[in-house]
Amino acid sequence: MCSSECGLLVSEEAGKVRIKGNPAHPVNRGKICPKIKSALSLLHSPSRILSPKKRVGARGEGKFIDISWQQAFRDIATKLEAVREQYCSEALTMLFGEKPDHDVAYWFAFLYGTPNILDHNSLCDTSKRLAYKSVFGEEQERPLPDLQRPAWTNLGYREKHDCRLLILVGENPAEAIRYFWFWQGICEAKRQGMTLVVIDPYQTKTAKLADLWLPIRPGTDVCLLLYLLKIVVESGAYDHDFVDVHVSDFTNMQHELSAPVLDGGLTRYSLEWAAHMTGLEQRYLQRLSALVCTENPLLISVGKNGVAHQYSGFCTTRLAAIITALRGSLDVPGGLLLRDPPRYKSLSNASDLLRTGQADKHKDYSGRFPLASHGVVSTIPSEILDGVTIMEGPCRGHQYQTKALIVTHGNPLLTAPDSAQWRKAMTARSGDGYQLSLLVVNDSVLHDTALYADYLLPMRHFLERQGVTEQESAIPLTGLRQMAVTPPATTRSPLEIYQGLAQAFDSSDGFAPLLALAGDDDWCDRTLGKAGETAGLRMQGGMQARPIHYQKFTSQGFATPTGKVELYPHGAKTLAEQAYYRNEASCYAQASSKARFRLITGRVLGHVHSLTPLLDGASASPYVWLNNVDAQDKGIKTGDLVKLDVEGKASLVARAKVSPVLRQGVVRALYGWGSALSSTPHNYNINELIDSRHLHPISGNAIFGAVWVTINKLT
Ligand SMILES: Nc1nc2c(c(=O)[nH]1)N[C@H]1C(S)=C(S)[C@@H](COP(=O)(O)OP(=O)(O)OC[C@H]3O[C@@H](n4cnc5c(=O)[nH]c(N)nc54)[C@H](O)[C@@H]3O)O[C@H]1N2
Ligand SMILES: Nc1nc2c(c(=O)[nH]1)N[C@H]1C(S)=C(S)[C@@H](COP(=O)(O)OP(=O)(O)OC[C@H]3O[C@@H](n4cnc5c(=O)[nH]c(N)nc54)[C@H](O)[C@@H]3O)O[C@H]1N2
Ligand SMILES: [Mo]
Repeated sequence: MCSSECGLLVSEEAGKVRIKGNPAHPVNRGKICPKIKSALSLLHSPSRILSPKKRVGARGEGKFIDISWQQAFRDIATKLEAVREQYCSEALTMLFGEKPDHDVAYWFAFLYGTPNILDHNSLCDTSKRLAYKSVFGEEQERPLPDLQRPAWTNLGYREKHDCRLLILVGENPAEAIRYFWFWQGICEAKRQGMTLVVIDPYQTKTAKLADLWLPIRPGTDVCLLLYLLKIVVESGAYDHDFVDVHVSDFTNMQHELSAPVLDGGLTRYSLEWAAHMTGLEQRYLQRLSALVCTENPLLISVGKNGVAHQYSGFCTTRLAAIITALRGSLDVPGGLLLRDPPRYKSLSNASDLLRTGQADKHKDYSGRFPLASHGVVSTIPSEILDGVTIMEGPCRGHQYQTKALIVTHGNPLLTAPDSAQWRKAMTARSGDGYQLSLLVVNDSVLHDTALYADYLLPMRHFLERQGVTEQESAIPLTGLRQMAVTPPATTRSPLEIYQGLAQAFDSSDGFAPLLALAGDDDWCDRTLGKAGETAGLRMQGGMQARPIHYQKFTSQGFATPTGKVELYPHGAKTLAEQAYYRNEASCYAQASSKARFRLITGRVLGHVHSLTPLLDGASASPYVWLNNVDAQDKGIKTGDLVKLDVEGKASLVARAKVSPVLRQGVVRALYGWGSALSSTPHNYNINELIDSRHLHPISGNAIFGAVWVTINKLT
């Protein structure tokens, strides 16, 4: 149910489901995390949607009646046919949240004729993925830390950890568990002598374990990394052989880093400059740079939200990748692992199914974000309200509006920026109907976005459905999620849903490839690329691990335009040009004069996006972290109710959690709370405060972390 995709052993007896960690699975080696509580509670939740429903009240009221699958398919198909006829097939947008098993829905969309298929990436870490691609080449959007042991590799069996220095930039794997093995690996490697540095405005559980914790000013990591890069390059502490053969433009970069440019009276990239920008003490920066220049292999790993949710995230990730590579820690044991291309072809890449010419016509569906991949979720509301103008290709200048939206496993009303704008887009009227003429939500539970749906289609729980995954595992691993729990008779698998919908069209000829799939095993076989593979995978316990291969680039080069590590991609002439740090320095100066605080998000163990508050709802009283000196100034104590305001936006009310280990001037909030369906007493939806116009100009990543708030105690 979460992208960690731990190996689980599931048993079902007399309706009671039990889950244990699978000791043979390399992702978690038998351990499980508290998120499993949400998994189990989702299974039997009173909020669970068990049959198709049709809206009877106004959008948002949450009044539905149960209908048959037949009627749901017929109604939705009729509306989709009307949208295609009256407007165009591109007027349908499909949005997918952070969960697997969407491939058949992609087929449906392509065959209907829309390229507008978005996943949650632009809410998560597109900036990070693009940054890696831009340094290492097309296939490398997900390099991973080589901290998974034991492992078979092309250099033999490895049990001990090789990494000597791990620097986590805005990443908290102890609580925000993304790949379970990462935190296990960190703890083991640390016991074996690895030095751990954590850069985070808050001393997280991860930071508590660190040898060095640097409470940086949010958004300024890029300045710290520019300083580190300068030291590595100027001191000659880089791998000369690697640079000679595998790095492009190195001399340019050397010149740029040592040019005596003044920035606010300080020499750019110098120690004084970095300390001034990041708000960190010089002696700690020196300690860090000494570590970076001596310890090897080293890994600079950037988090998703701490980094990608800042304007500087793209460049921060690039620099982290570049420093790691220059130090000779790329694709070596204990370094940053370039991953093999996935063994299977995700069906979601099957854009060749699009009708002829369509891909071309709408190739700029990412609009004004030149490198956006997987779409830009934050622009959906304006595409409903104001429309899309095609900016490239043969149909440049053509306009259309988004008229139908199908949301699967996502809850953008709480998870995307600017909730008010989402409400407006979903309820704007046009004549006697809604401007968005069809909204379908396909999910397991009734959530806030679902309240606005015209039709609700129940989604099976992850334990009740089958799917193939290429896991986020340093050890290349293909997994098969098997149906472990008997699904409620009234629910259908993703394949049955999209085939049923396709069949309900007046003419379903266009959907032939989708309708030809003979069942779950068949579409999993198609994904794996060979008949019978699914059965084979099942025989192997649902997983197939392959050895890690180090230093693939020595024979293959990099899939970049120059075949080398690229220091200046996409026509950028300077490092500074990509960095956005100037912006931040003046923001901090202004903010402190106006008593504003920088609002950031942090996750806690056991909580999963917008799902958990719904399931645990009743007793929850969410909080925000405040620094103790800041709190004292305002007479705020732990447990007091405080109100956070952003000019022109709604406010957020929460309990204060006063902390000496949060940087002054920063407020740290939880995210995913504030559901209208839970009985949380106050408005606590952080995304009411976030402006959807804060988007990364290149990637379209939502910038959740650049908001300034005022705080007041509520009496
Ligand atoms: N302010 C702020 N906003 C953020 C973030 C932040 O840090 N701060 N984080 C962003 C990030 S990183 C992401 S990835 C997006 C996520 O954004 P979404 O993908 O929209 O997040 P979810 O709340 O997980 O919505 C998925 C829905 O899937 C349903 N569901 C059905 N089956 C399953 C299942 O098997 N497992 C799970 N878990 N859910 C299921 C649940 O009902 C849940 O409501 O949000 C982003 N939004
Ligand atoms: N329990 C739980 N685990 C999860 C999830 C969940 O919802 N719940 N979601 C999963 C998903 S989809 C994702 S993407 C990952 C996210 O994984 P992470 O990105 O590791 O998680 P976060 O806690 O959102 O952010 C990490 C840290 O960044 C810090 N931070 C904020 N701004 C800055 C900054 O400008 N600079 C620096 N250096 N630090 C900053 C925050 O204080 C926080 O401690 O977690 C995954 N794991
Ligand atoms: Mo995410």
